[in-house]
Amino acid sequence: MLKKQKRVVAIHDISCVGKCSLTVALPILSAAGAETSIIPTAVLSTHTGGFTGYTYHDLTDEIIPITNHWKTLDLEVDAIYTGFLGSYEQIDIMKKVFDMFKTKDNLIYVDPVMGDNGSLYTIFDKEFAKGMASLCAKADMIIPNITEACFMLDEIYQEPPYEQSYVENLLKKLAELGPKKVVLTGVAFVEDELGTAVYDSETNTVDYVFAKRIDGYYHGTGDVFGSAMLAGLVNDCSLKRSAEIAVNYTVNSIQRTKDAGTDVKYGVDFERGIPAFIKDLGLS
Ligand code: PXL
Repeated sequence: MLKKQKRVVAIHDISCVGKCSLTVALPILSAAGAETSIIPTAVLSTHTGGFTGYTYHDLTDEIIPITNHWKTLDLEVDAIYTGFLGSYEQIDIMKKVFDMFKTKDNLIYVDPVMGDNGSLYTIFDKEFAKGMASLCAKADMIIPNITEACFMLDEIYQEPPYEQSYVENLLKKLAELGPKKVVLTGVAFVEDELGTAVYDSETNTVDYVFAKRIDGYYHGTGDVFGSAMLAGLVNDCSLKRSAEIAVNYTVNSIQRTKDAGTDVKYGVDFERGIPAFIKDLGLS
């Protein structure tokens, strides 16, 4: 018999141009066979990184009415995936949404999207990082990059390459916030590689997955990676295998974008990698 389809709820903004957040999560999770329900938290004409003059229509007031309606439908939710959140109020609302849909088997998966390369995106400040840390405390799994980890933990940001002890200290402190599993991105031990560290605090195991570093800053890659990682998990891949699939998919998406000479702020070409990605997931 065909296995029951998993339902993921993806809660992110819609940036109409500049692929990131929902315009990345929805196609990737759907391609991976997950029914992807969405809650758009805001509608922007573009994302906020690299564009000026973008529009921002906040949808905070819609979130609880949407989830209240869902409650009347007895929806089964296998994973909730939150990303970019625009305000403290949205953080508080996410906590309520988790309480509404948490079961003993489902996965609360939080990407505390706030910054990169040692700085926060211009719309966030240090206080906001504390709010994100309190949301991470309610998650089963979180996927910060090193910058976000440092701001949430009040640790000093270092430039790569890293000592293993620096990375593993961050992993353990992130798990102490509450989530049992931590996926840390932007990890490198040597100059020409980049990858991720995955930590399972219950088995106390750390695994690393690296690829060759491609120079340049490609927007939306955190969302491609986070969505691909969750696609692996909902297809019952291990944490390490999911990270391998996600690293591979993200790096290939960056490479295609570089080869085509596309302006990096428009996001990466993840679309043309979908056939290889679903093969990696064992789905075709
Ligand atoms: O990719 C993360 C992201 C998502 N959504 C919006 C953003 C960003 C990063 O800048 O601006 C609106």
